[in-house]
Amino acid sequence: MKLGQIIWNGRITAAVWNSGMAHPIPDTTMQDLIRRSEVEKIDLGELASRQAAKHGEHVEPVIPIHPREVWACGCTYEMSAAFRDAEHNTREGFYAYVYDNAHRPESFFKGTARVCVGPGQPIGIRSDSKFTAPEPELAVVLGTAGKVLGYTLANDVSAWDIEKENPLYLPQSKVYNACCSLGPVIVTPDELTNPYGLDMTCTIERNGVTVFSGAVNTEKLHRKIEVLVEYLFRANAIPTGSVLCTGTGIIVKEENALAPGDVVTIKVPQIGTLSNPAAVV
Ligand code: DO4
Ligand code: MG
Repeated sequence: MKLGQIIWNGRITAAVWNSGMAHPIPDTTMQDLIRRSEVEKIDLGELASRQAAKHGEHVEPVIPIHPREVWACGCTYEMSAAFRDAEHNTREGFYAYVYDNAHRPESFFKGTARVCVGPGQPIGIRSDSKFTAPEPELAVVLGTAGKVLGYTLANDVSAWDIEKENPLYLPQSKVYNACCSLGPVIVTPDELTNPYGLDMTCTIERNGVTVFSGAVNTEKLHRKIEVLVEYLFRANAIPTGSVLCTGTGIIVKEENALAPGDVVTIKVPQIGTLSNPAAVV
């Protein structure tokens, strides 16, 4: 099942997608729906289909959830670790260690709903960054005790030049206005049964011309999602309705650093298309 949010009667409203039509769940946000499914111990998809209006509408999805917290994992794909070790002039193997040798994955706080945008909304380029890049990632929506409620797409937009200058600057490269895009919908695990076999593509278009295109399959994700979640929840009571981004396997070259007006499009056929223009924030 595909769940998400739309603007309905002027309000953010949860919806179920069926054959391209959104069926609203009146007076309910995605957070309300998740909370209710946990309190009443009803499967999220089942509750959504019970509550959804019979009539559907052709409306564009907005951000599928306003997450309580967003966390992200890093160096979960060889491509990301190798790029960072090669480019960052940090201790040799610093990133490969996390990718390959260590039990403990990298995870960091990416922000709250305050820094998140949905489909079509501008993603941020920091005014003090010259090399900001999209990081296309599979993300999971988390329920109580780390239950995976569904999958969505995320853009962990990052100021790589700030990260590269010094690893201690990671939070400034990662967390700022409009640094995270989510959407277009959340696909529940009964529909998306294998998160490790997804073809993901990412393009950057500038003035209608594709200046970058990259692809990865999530089979290259080097860690199991449940392991990432298990580490995240260690000594850390992540609230229900949070999101975890699982890391990028697509790396953009410096010559394709995001510029204002660029459009970043991330696609996974089973989830949909997440497209955002870039703007200086
Ligand atoms: O340590 C840097 C962040 C890595 C990251 O965000 C990723 O691999 O996706
Ligand atoms: Mg990332």
